Amino acid sequence: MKTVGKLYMSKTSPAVRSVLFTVKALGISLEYINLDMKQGEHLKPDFIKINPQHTVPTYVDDDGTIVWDSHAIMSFLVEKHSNPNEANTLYPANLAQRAVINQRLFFEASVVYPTLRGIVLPLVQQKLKTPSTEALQEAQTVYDFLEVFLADHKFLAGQNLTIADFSIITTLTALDYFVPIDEAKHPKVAKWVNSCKELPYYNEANEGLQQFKEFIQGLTGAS
Ligand SMILES: N[C@@H](CCC(=O)N[C@@H](CS)C(=O)NCC(=O)O)C(=O)O
Repeated sequence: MKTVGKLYMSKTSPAVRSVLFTVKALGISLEYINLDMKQGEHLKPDFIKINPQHTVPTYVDDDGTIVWDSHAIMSFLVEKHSNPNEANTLYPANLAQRAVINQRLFFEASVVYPTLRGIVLPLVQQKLKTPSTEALQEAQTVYDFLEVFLADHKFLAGQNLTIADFSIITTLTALDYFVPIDEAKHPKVAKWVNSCKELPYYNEANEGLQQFKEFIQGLTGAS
């Protein structure tokens, strides 16, 4: 299949994996450029020229457009590659539906991802062997919010799967590694995670979760 752009990535990153879900759902093909973050490849001048913020995922479209931040990349890809003959359910044009999806995307960026970072960064930077109780407690707050978001429907922004699900499932499955989701306490979250796991491309798109876990095990010495 002809590729439509290049994705600078590392599969350990939940944000990268969210883009991979979107790519699989759209049935498009990208050229993948792996950056070895441990070796600081994302800090090299050639990459900084493309993305001065030096984050993955970063996308360079064949039309020359450069986009970074997983949320922006996902919406760009869906807008550009949705089949014009089919309803675009992954990121619908309807203003009200899109507002709910955007809220979930910003929730990921401003609450869920920072919660994961608050657990992981002290392990990396301060060489802690276990995350703090306070940082872990934040995960419960995320689960509490998601339980409410999922009160009336199967997916995070309604009855249909959207890029909001792709955005949050990758970060949440990483959080679940540190703070397992308790089905008794958060039944709707647990059910939604299972619905995402049933997607035919789940294993392929989220395979980097295993690498993420091994990276953490390497830091903490735990299994
Ligand atoms: N909100 C961003 C987060 C991107 C991000 O922080 N990626 C991390 C890896 S998970 C990264 O590239 N860190 C390297 C750096 O900041 O230098 C997104 O959704 O793309």
